[in-house]
Amino acid sequence: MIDLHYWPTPNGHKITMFLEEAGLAYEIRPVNIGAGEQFRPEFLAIAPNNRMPAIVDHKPSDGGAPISVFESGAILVYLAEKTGRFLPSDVRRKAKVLEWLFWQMGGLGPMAGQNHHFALYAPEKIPYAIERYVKETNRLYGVLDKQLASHEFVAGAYSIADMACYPWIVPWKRQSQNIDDFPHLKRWLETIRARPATERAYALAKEVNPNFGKPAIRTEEERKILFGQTASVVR
Ligand SMILES: N[C@@H](CCC(=O)N[C@@H](CS)C(=O)NCC(=O)O)C(=O)O
Repeated sequence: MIDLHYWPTPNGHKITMFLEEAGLAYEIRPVNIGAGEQFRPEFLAIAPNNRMPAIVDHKPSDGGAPISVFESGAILVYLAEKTGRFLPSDVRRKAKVLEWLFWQMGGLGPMAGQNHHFALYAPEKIPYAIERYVKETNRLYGVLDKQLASHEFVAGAYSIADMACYPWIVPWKRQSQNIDDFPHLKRWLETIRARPATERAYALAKEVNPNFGKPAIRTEEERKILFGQTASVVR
């Protein structure tokens, strides 16, 4: 019913976590970003930002033509509204979930992403850049830890806000963080890791990319494809 254009990265895991939780029928359409498959015209037609994940829902709730959605946060909201799950309808609780979802989309994801880039992938190790993003990641971990001190999950019951944040905390070691400094975050991480749907979502990663778990950039060719993109890639 749903095509998931996916590669096993933190933003990809968010969506498999949702689909596995909700038990929705879906088919994975791999987008090998190291091989440049994100630039294929048929993918750009549904994901104009040349980034995965993206979905195509062949049975939308209005009964009309298929709907495609790109951007992981928009996909999570779409799927939550389609299924009536993991996003409360009550105005107050919904506002809290959306706050933390957007916090992840605008803060934790991009900052931890830059952390990975400068510490692990940049050919030149620039101490200022590494320190800036390691510190900012640390600050964001502190914000989340404080929230989790008084909440079982990020915004009340288990929600799309948790699914958005979790894959970005899993690689805490690669982000030069110490999870033991954040006891509430650690408790939350372990709780979500033990959910059967999370286990199924992460098990898929290895099936789709046998190199999952190894360094994401292994060749000069992959580096060229992923870094240094300009407007020409979408023209
Ligand atoms: N804001 C986007 C970010 C997605 C994103 O950055 N995806 C990466 C993998 S995690 C990607 O597709 N990269 C391909 C490329 O850089 O060309 C979202 O949350 O969906």
